[in-house]
Amino acid sequence: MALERTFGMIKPDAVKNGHLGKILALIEENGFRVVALKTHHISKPQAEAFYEVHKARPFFGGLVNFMTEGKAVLLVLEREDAIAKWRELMGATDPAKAAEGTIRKKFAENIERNSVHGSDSKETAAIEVPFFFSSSELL
Ligand code: FUP
Repeated sequence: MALERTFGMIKPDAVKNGHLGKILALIEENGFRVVALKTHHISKPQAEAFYEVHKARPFFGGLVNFMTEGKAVLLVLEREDAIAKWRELMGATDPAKAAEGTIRKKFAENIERNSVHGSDSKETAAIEVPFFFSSSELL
């Protein structure tokens, strides 16, 4: 299988709670190459655009507040089957339902403050990677 890239994020809860190093270690231990990495304080317009698909949902306002409350770490990750493998390592959206050993099971506070994000398809990755990274950052 060919190498694939996905967009990942370590969200403000995990950065603030000091889990960054442990999450990056899990990423490397699971065979991902970190193609690009930067800290970034997401703005309100960026958060609203990034989660536009959830605009009509009752949790949208809270989600935007959370995503803009502090620095996140933005990632481009590469390995075979990267999109599915990163979502597998993240675990279910709700940490109460996440499998043992997953990042959300270990570190997430609740369904909103759930520590990590990952693109859910090739189409989404193709939008999310350039949303935060320029092509010169991806060489
Ligand atoms: P995921 O792809 O696992 O991040 O999950 P979704 O795309 O379904 O949801 C995106 C984000 O919306 C979640 F990471 C957290 C937030 N969310 C809530 O806050 N409450 C919900 O009931 C569902 C999602």
